Amino acid sequence: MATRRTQVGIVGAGPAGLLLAQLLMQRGIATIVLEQRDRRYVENRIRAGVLEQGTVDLLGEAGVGHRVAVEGQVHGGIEISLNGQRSRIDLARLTGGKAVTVYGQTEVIRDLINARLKAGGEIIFEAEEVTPLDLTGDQPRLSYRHNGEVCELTCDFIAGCDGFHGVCRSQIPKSVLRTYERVYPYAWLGILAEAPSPSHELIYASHPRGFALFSMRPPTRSRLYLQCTPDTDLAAWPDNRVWDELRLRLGPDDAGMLNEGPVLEKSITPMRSFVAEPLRHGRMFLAGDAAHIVPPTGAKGLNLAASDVRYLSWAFFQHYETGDSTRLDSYSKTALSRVWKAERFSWWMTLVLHKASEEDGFEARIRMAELEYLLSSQAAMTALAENYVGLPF
Ligand code: RFL
Ligand code: PHB
Repeated sequence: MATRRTQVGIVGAGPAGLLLAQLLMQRGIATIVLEQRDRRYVENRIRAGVLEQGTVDLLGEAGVGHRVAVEGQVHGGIEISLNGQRSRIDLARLTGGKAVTVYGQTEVIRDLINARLKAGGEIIFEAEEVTPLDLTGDQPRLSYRHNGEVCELTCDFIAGCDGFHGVCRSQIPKSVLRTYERVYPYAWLGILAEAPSPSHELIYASHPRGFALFSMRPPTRSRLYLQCTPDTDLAAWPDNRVWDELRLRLGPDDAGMLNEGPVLEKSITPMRSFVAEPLRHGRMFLAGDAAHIVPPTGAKGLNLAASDVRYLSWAFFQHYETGDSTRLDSYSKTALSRVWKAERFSWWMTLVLHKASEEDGFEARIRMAELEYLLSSQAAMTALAENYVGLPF
């Protein structure tokens, strides 16, 4: 068996794991990242697109801020389309100049992998059967299999950044871990198309036929979503049906803005809210989707992974540079306080914008009143804008 040692063993090469590794490496803290998939798969997984300013700033601190600064699109507003009528929410004016940046998660991942490998950092791709061991002892370990060989990594700490279906959270005893969950009765059918998006800002559309989102991947692609049911069969959705439905949900006045182009990817995303507490067990810390999930409506998942990692990296800096573990001890409480606010916002955005399948007349009217109120009240729009651009971290 091959045995090795590092200071922080990181499970998962998603945004949380890679960003943590990069921040720690810059302060001289040794890390090894274990990732179950191969590099190509990790770099091509299409997911988030909207970065809060705090996330962009953190990428800069991690030494990977250059490309996002050049290629990311800064958006000072979003549009809400209500039954085909578009209204703009001026994020910048309502938040004292704040904005979001549209830049694909695929690009964030590529930037982080390139920077890590260039600096001589290690990512072990295709690490199989990763298992965290001895979490409550002084020397936690990660056992795994690589190229057919059984290996073991001894660590000071383990960072569980292995996403919702990862292995780290499941190692926490049931008597310790408390989970909170809401599964929604809808999903998103998403496409990536080689065509410019219909508007230069994102359009969130609430329509009697269901929700739709018109987003983009700069410089030339559109990323478009349709509310569907979780059991939707993609075979029933040939490209022309997707385009027709997108046009219908954009409404007759705006349907002409939609540009069709070759569909490069098509997938179904189920929608769930989930939080596991606490984010620490012994010497293992959870960050990102390993600990919490939000429905994508508020564009918060990747940004929450970034805020967790910021708090966790500060805690490791303090521990290694001063011997003080106060921040490691308060990490779970600090991170969860921000997580729950993003959970609330994502839940609210999801409920007001989606049509429930068994929506009764009362619920439908209340939802419509909420949207009309939102679009007519500075106070309501400010609350949305403040959360959408991201609460401070
Ligand atoms: P990830 O990205 O899931 O990465 C976890 C990594 O761990 C690996 N792994 C393992 N490795 C070793 N051993 C094991 N046993 C392992 N099990 C898993 C996985 O292969 C993977 O590489 O989690 P992380 O780093 O916490 O990052 C979270 C974000 O990826 C996620 O929250 C966002 O993508 C969510 N999200 C969005 N977030 C935003 O902030 N803005 C958005 O606009 C946005 N849009 C979205 C989204 C997610 C979507 N989907 C598909 C869920 C749109 C969609 C459609
Ligand atoms: C995306 O571009 O993939 C995207 C944008 C905004 C969201 C969710 C996803 O709320």
